[in-house]
Amino acid sequence: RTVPGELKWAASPSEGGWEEVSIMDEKNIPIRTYQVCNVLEPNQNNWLRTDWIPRSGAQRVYVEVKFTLRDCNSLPGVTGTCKETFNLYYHESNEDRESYIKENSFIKVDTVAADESFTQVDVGDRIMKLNTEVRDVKVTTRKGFYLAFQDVGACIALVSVRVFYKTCPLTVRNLATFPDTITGADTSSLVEVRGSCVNQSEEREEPKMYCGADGEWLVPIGGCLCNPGYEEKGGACKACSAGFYKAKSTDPGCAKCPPHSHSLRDGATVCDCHSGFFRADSDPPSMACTQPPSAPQQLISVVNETSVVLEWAPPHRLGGRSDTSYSLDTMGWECNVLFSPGQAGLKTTRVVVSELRAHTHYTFIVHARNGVSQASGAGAAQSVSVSVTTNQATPSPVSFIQATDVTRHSLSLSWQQPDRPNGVILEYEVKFYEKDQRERSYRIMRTFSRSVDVTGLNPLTVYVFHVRARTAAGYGEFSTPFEFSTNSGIHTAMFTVFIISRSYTTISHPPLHPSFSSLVSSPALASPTVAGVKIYVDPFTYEDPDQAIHEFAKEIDVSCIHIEKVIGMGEFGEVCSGRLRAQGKREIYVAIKSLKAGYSDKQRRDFLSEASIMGQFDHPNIIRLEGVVTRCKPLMIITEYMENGSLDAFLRKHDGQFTVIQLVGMLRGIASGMKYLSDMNYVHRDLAARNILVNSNLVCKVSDFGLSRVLEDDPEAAYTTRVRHIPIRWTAPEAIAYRKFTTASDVWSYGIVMWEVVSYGERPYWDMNNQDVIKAIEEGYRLPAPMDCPVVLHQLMLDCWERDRAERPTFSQILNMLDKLIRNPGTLRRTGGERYLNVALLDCDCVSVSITTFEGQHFTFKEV
Ligand code: ACK
Repeated sequence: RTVPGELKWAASPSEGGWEEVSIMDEKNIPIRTYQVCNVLEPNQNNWLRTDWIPRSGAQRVYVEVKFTLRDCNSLPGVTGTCKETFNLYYHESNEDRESYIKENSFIKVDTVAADESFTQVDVGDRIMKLNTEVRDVKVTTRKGFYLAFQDVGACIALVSVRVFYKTCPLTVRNLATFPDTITGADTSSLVEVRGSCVNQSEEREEPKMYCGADGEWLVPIGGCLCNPGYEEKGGACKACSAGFYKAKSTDPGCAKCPPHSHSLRDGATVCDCHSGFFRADSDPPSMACTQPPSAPQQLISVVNETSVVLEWAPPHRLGGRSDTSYSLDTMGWECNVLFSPGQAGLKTTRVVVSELRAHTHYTFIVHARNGVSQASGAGAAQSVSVSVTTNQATPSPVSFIQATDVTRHSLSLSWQQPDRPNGVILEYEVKFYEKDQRERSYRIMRTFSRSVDVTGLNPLTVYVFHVRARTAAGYGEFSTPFEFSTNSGIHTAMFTVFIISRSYTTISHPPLHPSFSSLVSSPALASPTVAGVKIYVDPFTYEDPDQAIHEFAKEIDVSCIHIEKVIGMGEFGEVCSGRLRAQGKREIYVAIKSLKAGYSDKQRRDFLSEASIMGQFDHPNIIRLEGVVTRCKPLMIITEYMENGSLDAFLRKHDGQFTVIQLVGMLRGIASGMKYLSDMNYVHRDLAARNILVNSNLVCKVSDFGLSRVLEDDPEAAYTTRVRHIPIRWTAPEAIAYRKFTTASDVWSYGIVMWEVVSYGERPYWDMNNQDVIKAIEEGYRLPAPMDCPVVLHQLMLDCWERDRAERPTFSQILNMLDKLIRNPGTLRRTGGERYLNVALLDCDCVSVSITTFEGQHFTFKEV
């Protein structure tokens, strides 16, 4: 219709077949047609081919042909040659200029017949009956195609040929846009199309639809949701207007701002709180803005001795919330005060504060908070306070009594202040009676100090003692009973020191009040080791040193430690003394070792390893670990406090002041501790008097547990050719020579400690140098008996210094031996006496001999 001139489609044959003719259409508009009408001649094969038609992405094209066809019957004189159909062909090609019709390459689409034929009518009427036929064909292989019409003897006019393809048109479904999409190649094919979310929307579930062969959209899946601040209107997302908000894309639409909030601009996702109102982090945007509470009201306090009951009413204004909670502060914080049910995060309005000091002024502050207190910046402002003074209370019972200086008719009692004195202690009262008499008759003594000498007792009699303290508030309760026995006779005074000391060291164990006589007959009573049950675990076998420390040591809250003074320097930093008041326990004196700042990982591990080792031991002659501080700096190791410090310095300070039996008592303690360690399979490696600590009762305890330190940090440790850092004078030859450290090498060191003790802290081998010491030992030289040393003791030392370690006694044997000596003090009386023979050969050049006495005096004999 639109071509003004000739179409000039290819025709074959070029003459006498299809002819291009201009005619008037039904609206009297001139159009181009192709006609053929060779009905009278047989064997017609007339081809007409369109120009090349580009495919333009289509996969299936539709061909609509409008034509007129004459009814053979209406044609006068026609024979059997007249046909009433024609054939439609197509041929796919990239070539847009094929010049002639290659009939063979065309594929037949269909034979087309007229639905309606027409009979020739008067030209004056101009009524034309048009046939319209549509056929579709798959074109997928080339850029374009040609169509061809084959006439085999009909009378046809082609009026119009329309070629088209179908698309599913651009559409928006579930807030996703789907583009204009060409249908698939087959009549049943569905093309899957992914939609894209419209502006201001986000995917809820991948939007998808299928484009059907007819250009219809089918099966919509998924879709999008309008972003926060936007809602759906007419398939698009529109901003919420001022005063409205939408917080989440899944919210159905914009909602009005909740109370005490507003939004000034379009597209709000949350409404801002009015001034003076707040929202907690956990409050949803749909919640009204709220305020912190006002202060608690009507705080009242009721004092009951050393407890206070605090009660209050909820705040007048809760700020529109229901999460009000309370917390308490005390002016003048104390470590052990108890708050019940708690101190913070309280929902109730009643708290009992107990364990306060008696007769002490306290101020308690009760704070009210809710979810927006933090946000409002008024975290602690809403509070009310009350001041109280606790009542006077009687003191708690005295928890421990010890006896010293026991004789036939007297003993000295001493005790510690009650855990909770609850005021100034004015007096102690001691009540005692013979155990057999029960309380039928008893005596009372009163004293201002924490000790008393009790005289006028019967010999070899067990007495029961109770002590109580008095303050202005009156007497406290009596202590539990403590039993002590008087002596039978000689030598027992010193013996008592040792025995009573031992019972003192059981202080941290379950109440044990053994009578004196039972201790005498059973000296091993205090040993906690059940044969072979408990074995020492090397903390260095733990990959994580912190795991070891927390397995074996208790973490102490640093607020419970009061450091008082520096008492020395340890290898890792200062050693201080101080007090520890652990929750629910009485205050005790402690030593505090700290790790100086700037330590390396290795130093931290080594420092804490001592606590991991010590924490595994529980014996009256092993220094007791109270705990560690690892959660804040500096790191600390807290042990029991040993009033007399290290044994070597202590003995030097008290040179000659102890009886032999007292010295043996000390040695027995050390042997007992070492037996315990050896039963646990622990080898000390650095047993020396400097590593033994002494408490106020002369109880000796083994200390200094560390591993690397043994070989590196002891000032006595010397560098040898084969082994670094060994305390030569204390170490067995096999340990020096080839590092064979065993319990038997600890026994050697124990022999040296015996010598140090009996000689009151003398330096073993005096000022001989290490090489000479090694040589002398090798040659069989052994330290001589110190002055006044009982022969049996020196013999025991010599046994400890047997070259063959299998020949040395065990700690168990040493302990038995010492116990035997204590039971038979007479055996200790015989000393060597030939003091001038106890000399060490210092130098000999065959002209003179230099010797030194055990007292450190030097002599040189010339021309010997
Ligand atoms: O001989 P001393 O007074 O006893 O000096 C050293 C110093 O700290 C460095 O080690 C003393 N010391 C160590 N542990 C304790 C403890 N548990 N009780 C008392 N003093 C201690 C040691």
